[in-house]
Order: sequence, then C-alpha cells, then structure tokens
Amino acid sequence: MARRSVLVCGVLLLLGTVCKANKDYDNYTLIRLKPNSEEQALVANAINDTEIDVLKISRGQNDTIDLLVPPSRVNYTRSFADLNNLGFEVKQEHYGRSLSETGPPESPELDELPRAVRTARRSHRRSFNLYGYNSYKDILEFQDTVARRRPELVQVEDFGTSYQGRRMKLTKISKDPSAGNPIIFIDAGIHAREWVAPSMALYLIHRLTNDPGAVSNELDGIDWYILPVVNPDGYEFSRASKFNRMWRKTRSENAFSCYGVDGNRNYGFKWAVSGVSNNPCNGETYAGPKPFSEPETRIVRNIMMKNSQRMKLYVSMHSYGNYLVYPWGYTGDYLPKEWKKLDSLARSVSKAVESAGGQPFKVLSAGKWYPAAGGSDDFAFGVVGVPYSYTMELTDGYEFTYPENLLKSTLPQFYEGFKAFKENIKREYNP
Ligand code: 0X9
Ligand code: ZN
Repeated sequence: MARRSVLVCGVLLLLGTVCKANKDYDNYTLIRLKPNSEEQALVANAINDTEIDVLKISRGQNDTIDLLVPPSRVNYTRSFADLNNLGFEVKQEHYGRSLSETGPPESPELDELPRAVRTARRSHRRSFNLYGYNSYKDILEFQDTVARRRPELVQVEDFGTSYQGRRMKLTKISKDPSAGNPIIFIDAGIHAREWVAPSMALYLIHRLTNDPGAVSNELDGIDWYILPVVNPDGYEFSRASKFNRMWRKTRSENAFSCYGVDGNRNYGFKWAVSGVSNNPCNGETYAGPKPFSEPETRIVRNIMMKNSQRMKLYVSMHSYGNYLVYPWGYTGDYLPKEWKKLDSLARSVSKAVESAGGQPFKVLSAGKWYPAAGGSDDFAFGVVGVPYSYTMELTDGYEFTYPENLLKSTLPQFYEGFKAFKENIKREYNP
C-alpha cells in the first residue's frame, strides 16, 4: 500500500501537484506575520505556498497569522512580509524539536497478542489523566467507567465506527431522560492535532457527573450530550509519532492513495463553496469527494438528526486562538437574522470565562474571521435548525501543543463558560 502511495505521489508530482508526506518539523521556523490593517490581513491570509503550513489565519488588524516555514522558504516569507508591510516575528526556530511523542500509541492489534506481551504492553501504558492527553482507548474506557459509576445519570450510546474501525460513543448525561429536556450537544477533536479539545470534553463529563452541586444546577432541566473525539483515527495518528503531530484530517484513503479529509469542510451545507482545498493530495482543508464522505461526519450528522427537536445548543470544540464564533461560516458577506442572539450569548460565555481568570473569547461570525464552508456549526444551524451553534477555539499562545501542565488551571475556566451556556439555554427553553 505504501509503495502504491509513493508511486501515485510521484505521478502527481510530475503533474505539478505535491503529495505531502508526514513531516519532521525539526528545521521549521514558527513565524508570525502581523497585519496593521484589515486590508493587510487579507493580503497576509492569502499567502499561498505549498511548502508553508498555515497554522492560524488572521482575523484582521493586529491578529497574527501563524506559519510553519521550512528553511528554504524563510527568506521568501520575510520578503513577503516586507513587501506587504506586515510585522514579522520569528517565534520559534527548530519547531519540531519541541514536539514530543506521547507514546506508546494505542495498538489496535493488542488483543491479538499473546497474553504475556499484552500484559507487559498494558502495564507500560499510562493510565487516564483528567488533566492530560489520553489515548483513545483510555478515553473510551473513561466513558464506560463514568457510565458504570453513575448509571442514574449517564448513558453511553454507540453510534458506529470510524473509518479505521474505532467505536464512537456518545456520553449522554441526564437526571431524567424521559423529561424531554432541551439538549446541549458538544463535540471535540474533529481536527486531530487539537488535543486540548477532547481533554475539555472529558473534563466536562467529569465535572457534570462528579460535582456535588451538578445534579441540582448544571443538570437541572437540561440534558448534556458529549462526543469527545469526532476524529479518533486522526487523533491516534497524531499521537503515534512526532512526525504526525501536526495531522489535522481524517485518515480515509482516497482514489489517489492520499490520506484524509478535513472533517470540518465535509458537512452538507453550502459544501465546498469557500475556504476549501479541492486537491485530495494536498491542502489541509480538502473537503472530500462529496458531502459526508467521512463516516465520522455522518455519525455527528446522525446524532444531530436523531435529536434535532430538542437540540438547542451545539458547540464544536477546537483549538487554538480563544475564538467563539457563530454562523455563518461559509461567508462573511451575510449574517443570519438571529445573529444578535448568537453574539450576545457568546459574549456572556466569554465574560464567565474571564471572571474565572481565563482569557476572553474573540466573538464574531466564523465567516467574518475567514470564510470556510462545510463546517459542522453551519450544518447544525442551517440544516438541523439548532438555534445556538458555535465553534469554540480553546486556548492561545502555544499553537496546537498546549502544555499538559497548564490544563489544570485552564479547563476549569472554560467550564465556567459552559455553565453560562447552560443557564441561558435553560432560561430560554425550559424556564
Ligand atoms: O477552520 C476551521 O475548521 C476552524 N478553525 S481551526 O483552526 N480549528 O481549523 C474554524 C471553523 C469555523 N466555522 C466555519 N468556518 N464554518
Ligand atoms: Zn479545528
């Protein structure tokens, strides 16, 4: 299979397309370009070089665009900044050296190994860490354990498997499932490398099922549905080696023997009209061969469709940059007519996080940040009819490698934001 990939990539190279292999970022430099006006931000965001990885696009004046640049393109990037009067800052040289493996990766074949080897391997595995980055196997185990410990509050519903066959389970937390309460649906980890998002999802499950006051407060009149890892194949791939640490997409293999679709460009609403790559072998934002080509996005769609009547809030957790954005994401030209409500709820959530000592969110429509179609937020809002729908970009300052040791102080701050979400949704839909 690998050989076939190399062959096809070779042919594509001849055709002038690049087939990206996994990268060792050891010699890459993290460069920040700083626009001084809205026009400059547009120019900066348009940097288009197949060798350069864009980690974050600029939202406008004074918001940086973050780039991972190989040695051969550093001078080009500097000239690009000079030519366009952009601020230029070398944030970190030898970026890849700071990327570490979290190993040993989950082994799907573990169960097929002889018992002695299996036990040895298992004993080497770190156990679940609430303030850490966990293997997918441990995450599934955590979901099952919580359900076993709190059967009166928690149900786990199996929604099927990922492309590579990992089970995908929804944790449903409710004091009274028969009451037909409004549902808050939260997912995380559609982008493989954004590890802080699944950790926040698990932290939410933990707090909602462990806090002494949660039953009378957070679970009062609202049901919480949480899918901690939308893209488990990509997540495990990004954990397996430092070469894969920056992987974003799913792991499906396409007709050109290249891998992965950007799950957040794969939803079936205004699919591929903006902000996507159409190249199955290059581009972090490949929208896929058709809407919902990925089993993982179909699973999220099924969760939404099955519960559409009661679902009143959807939050998709990503990282990074501390943004809380709402539809539309496919365009920055229009806002939905309900935008003021979306905006004002986001601002109260941001205030709650700030009051808990966290950084406030930048609140705006996703499309005004940068237009990108096929996102789950637009699908929830535009097709399913979920009245409040958001993408939340957690944390800032460490790109995708938010240090584990900071999670203990950060996750509780974001939790306060979710409490504010709940209060408002309850007040509006179940007073
Ligand atoms: O581009 C994305 O998918 C999200 N940002 S990320 O850096 N985590 O990749 C933002 C998505 C916002 N929503 C839509 N554009 N629909
Ligand atoms: Zn993301």
